[in-house]
Amino acid sequence: MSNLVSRRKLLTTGLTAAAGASGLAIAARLAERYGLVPPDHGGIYGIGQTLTYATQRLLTSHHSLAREFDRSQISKVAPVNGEPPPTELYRSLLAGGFADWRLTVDGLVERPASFSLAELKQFPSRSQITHQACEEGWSFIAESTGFPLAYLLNLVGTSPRARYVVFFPLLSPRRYKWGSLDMLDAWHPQTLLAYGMNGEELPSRHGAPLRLRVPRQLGFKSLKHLSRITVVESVKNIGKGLGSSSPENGFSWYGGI
Ligand SMILES: Nc1nc2c(c(=O)[nH]1)N[C@H]1C(S)=C(S)[C@@H](COP(=O)(O)O)O[C@H]1N2
Ligand SMILES: [Mo]
Repeated sequence: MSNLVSRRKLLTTGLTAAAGASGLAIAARLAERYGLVPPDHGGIYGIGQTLTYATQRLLTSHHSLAREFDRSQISKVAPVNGEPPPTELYRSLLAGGFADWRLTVDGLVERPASFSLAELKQFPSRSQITHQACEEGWSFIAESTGFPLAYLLNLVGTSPRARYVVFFPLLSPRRYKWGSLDMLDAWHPQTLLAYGMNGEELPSRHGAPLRLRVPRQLGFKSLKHLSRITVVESVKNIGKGLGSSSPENGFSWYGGI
């Protein structure tokens, strides 16, 4: 434990000192040596991304929790960012209560599987009241009900080579075509796959039938309307290889808060 702390302190001090004294490039090289480089690194902008990600990873312990609130603090209004897919497929899935929808789980797992919504609702459930902050400057507090992504990962059995969990929504705007979490956030107890909100079914505009809730990161990481989850060793061959579609469109991959 104290070993870990002092190593962390050393690395953080090292990163900060290197950034200040000898330039960002050296800090970035140091970060790379310790596996602290996010998938969207590269170029000048990338050095900034590396410092943010690496510093957060070193400063926050593996199990640091986002704050949870009580029911009286739930916001009266929960704004929406991004409408449901404007497709015939989505309309007919919604009309059928998502009885024909399935979540596919594949990639570096021992038991690839697909689950109906009814099956997912049989998993041990968890409800958490957390703050969801959008990078556009607004936020709200809401209760999410679902199951920890960790439960699903245990069920399908991830390979030791697994480094990222990748999420694909049903057709979504270009910034939200796909996303990923590193294993630290994927196994985090508050990383939830949610089918309920504020005690009701998850409304379609908030991501039905199933959405991700990652309370330690900004709202854009919490992809809505999921249809497939795949476990990979590298995101190099997905999209432009930057870890999600947000950096393909001028955002960062990591949205830690
Ligand atoms: N599929 C999909 N997921 C998405 C989005 C989207 O447009 N489509 N918007 C993102 C952004 S920017 C935010 S802040 C949250 C908003 O979630 P909400 O609409 O439930 O408030 O969802 C994220 N997930
Ligand atoms: Mo957002």
